Amino acid sequence: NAIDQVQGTGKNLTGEVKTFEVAKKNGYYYLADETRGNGINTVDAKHVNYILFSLLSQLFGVTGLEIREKSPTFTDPTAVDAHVNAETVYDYYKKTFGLNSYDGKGAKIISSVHVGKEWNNAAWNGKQMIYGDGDGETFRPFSGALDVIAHELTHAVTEKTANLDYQGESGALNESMSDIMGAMVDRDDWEIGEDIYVQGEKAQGLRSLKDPASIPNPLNPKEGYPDHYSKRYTGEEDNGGVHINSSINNKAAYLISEGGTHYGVTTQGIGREETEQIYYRALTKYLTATSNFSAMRQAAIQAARDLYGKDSKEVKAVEDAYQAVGVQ
Ligand code: ASN
Ligand code: ZN
Repeated sequence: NAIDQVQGTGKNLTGEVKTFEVAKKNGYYYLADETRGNGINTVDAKHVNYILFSLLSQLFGVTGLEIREKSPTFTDPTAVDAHVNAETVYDYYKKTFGLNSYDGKGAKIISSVHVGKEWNNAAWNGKQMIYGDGDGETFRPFSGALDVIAHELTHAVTEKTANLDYQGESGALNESMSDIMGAMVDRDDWEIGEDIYVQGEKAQGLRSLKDPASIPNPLNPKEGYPDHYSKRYTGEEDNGGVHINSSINNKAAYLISEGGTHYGVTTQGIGREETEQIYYRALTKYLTATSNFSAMRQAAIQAARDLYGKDSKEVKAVEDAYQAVGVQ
């Protein structure tokens, strides 16, 4: 039975009609794109509890039920977004860095949607991506946000390269690389997760690279996320604040790209195209499992020297931005 690759269509979570690659097999159409690397597959976890599901996936490679239709029109908007957004992130890495999937060898990208019941999160579990539907009060389904998908897939890229330990400063850098690439793929703003946030009185995303302090810090609700090394979280929660202290490095990346004066230090921005190359090179060539913020600064400076020369404006931007966030 031959497998044909054809174009599918379907409405996504915001009701837009999207076009994407699907496979035709035995008279059915599947959310399987065989044109990118060794494939991009999107399947349905049928609301199995996320901890159990993730374990089944890690131990036995269980991914969920195949999503199939009698015609190439797909009817689950959550699955459509997961599939299309995974294709978009694949294309970003290929075009921007020449990387074929997260391992550079075309590794199959699997996304499971409808993980858990009203689960308010998404994750890379070391094998695949898993997406909750959100509770409908705070969040919509997580596959609806391109930056969230880029964030999760970047965890896979990090795991295959620097493999930054998921705790303390190295963990915050791991989180920050995911936020930076999330903001680069979903290029029109510097917020993360704003597209799945159910807009309440305070319309906002999960995190802001531009202004971390504008988002309430969940570990210290009276304050925003830290935007300077002196404000770093030093407690034990969240693996030592990996999702909190990431904002310090996020702010540096923002300043390198867009420029600005922060704590009295002025950075001349160099734009997104050069900034993403600097971070990708730092991640894949210089950072290691135990790199701290200071090593990140050094890695970014070295990457900028390699790419643009030691006396370049790019090196100066990196130095100034890290100075601005208090990292030596
Ligand atoms: N969405 C979260 C993240 O990617 C899941 C986690 O805590 N690992 O950071
Ligand atoms: Zn993350």
